[in-house]
Amino acid sequence: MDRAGSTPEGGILRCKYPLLNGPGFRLNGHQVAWQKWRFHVRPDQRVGMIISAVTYGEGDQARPILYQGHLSEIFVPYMDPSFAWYARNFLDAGEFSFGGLSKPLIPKQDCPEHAIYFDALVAGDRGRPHTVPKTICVFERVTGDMVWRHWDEDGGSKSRAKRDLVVRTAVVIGNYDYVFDWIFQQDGAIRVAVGATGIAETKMVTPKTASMNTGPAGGTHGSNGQETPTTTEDADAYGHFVDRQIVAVNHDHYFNFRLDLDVDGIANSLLIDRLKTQILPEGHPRRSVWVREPMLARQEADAQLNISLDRPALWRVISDSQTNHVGYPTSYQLMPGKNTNTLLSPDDYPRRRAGFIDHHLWVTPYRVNERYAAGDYPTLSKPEQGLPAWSSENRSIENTDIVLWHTIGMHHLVRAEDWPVTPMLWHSFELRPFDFFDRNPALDLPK
Ligand SMILES: [Cu+2]
Repeated sequence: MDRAGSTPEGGILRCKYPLLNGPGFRLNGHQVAWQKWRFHVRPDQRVGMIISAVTYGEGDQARPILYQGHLSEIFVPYMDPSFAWYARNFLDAGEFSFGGLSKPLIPKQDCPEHAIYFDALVAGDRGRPHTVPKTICVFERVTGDMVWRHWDEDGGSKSRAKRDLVVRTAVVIGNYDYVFDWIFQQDGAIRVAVGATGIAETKMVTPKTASMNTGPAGGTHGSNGQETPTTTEDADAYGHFVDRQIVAVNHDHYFNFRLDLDVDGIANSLLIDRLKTQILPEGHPRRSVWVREPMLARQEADAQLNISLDRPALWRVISDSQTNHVGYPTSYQLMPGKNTNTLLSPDDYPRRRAGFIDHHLWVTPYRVNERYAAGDYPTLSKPEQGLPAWSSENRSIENTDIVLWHTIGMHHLVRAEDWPVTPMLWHSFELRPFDFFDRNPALDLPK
């Protein structure tokens, strides 16, 4: 496989939209070939889009990386205790799948002019099949960045311009729009990004007065959930004025992704590289350095992990059969981006129904029926469905086909600039090669 995207199988583009030969990549049905990447993309009624069979070509070998990856669940709890609002806690993917999660992309606005689109066939509210056009777009983009560079005094300076291949779908759930990107990169990494936009949920309140400028510390609603008129004090305690009589209610967004990695095959394990301070002996000119302390996760409880700046760690899916040229296991790292912890108490019902938010990472052994982090049927569900139930058995996850479940979270204190429509706010994580290649895989990029 070469950088120009020619495929050994000689795939021919078949697509009902014009621009059959999207610049830089090839399609064969739902198979995408771009540079050294090969993968399959398809629409899905419940989770929007599924990426499968991701490989990266090295020599004449297509090395497996990801068997399947997709959104698994969305959780949006609101933070207003009033009677009309306390129950607004949505498990958006599982609860609102009728008609399909993804809605049509707008050509030249949502995706560039040269993008190629896929339609989705979904069941409508009455169970009849219908086509939602253009729910996925695929395009190559010139990023304006470099993959790598080195500047040399003697004139040996080099740099390589970066291109990405983007696979995008846009999900609409009532007031909110989410954009999901799978970004294939020339350095062997895959960035998965979610952008939040759309219209914040609001309520009408009595007008904000000049004396309210700093906002009070608390509200008047007790734990009995009794409805009382919304005062400006309450409004300011549980939301933020975006107009004189309009308050956008505080809330969170959580997105769980199911990532069934197959790093050089299905015999995989999770290795946690903890970085720890090492105190150096008396008399040494330095007092301390940090060192790597590896730990293999043998059972599910070992791999229920949270991001911590105080206790940094690398999370890697290692191959139990392949090593790189210096003898380390080949691996892919799950590298989180900006994220958050839940502030809900552990006994709060919405949190228990979305138990997957208790950890940023869960790892399970592959089971065909385990696909949705809050369970198959989250509407009016009982607590602890999905990941907490499956992982309560504390199964072995060593040297087997493992699945990573990663949650991105955000607290949303809505600001004036988020009204009347929120500018896109991106969060992301990266699946990044770590000892998977013997060298920087983007060394061979043309000038
Ligand atoms: Cu929001």
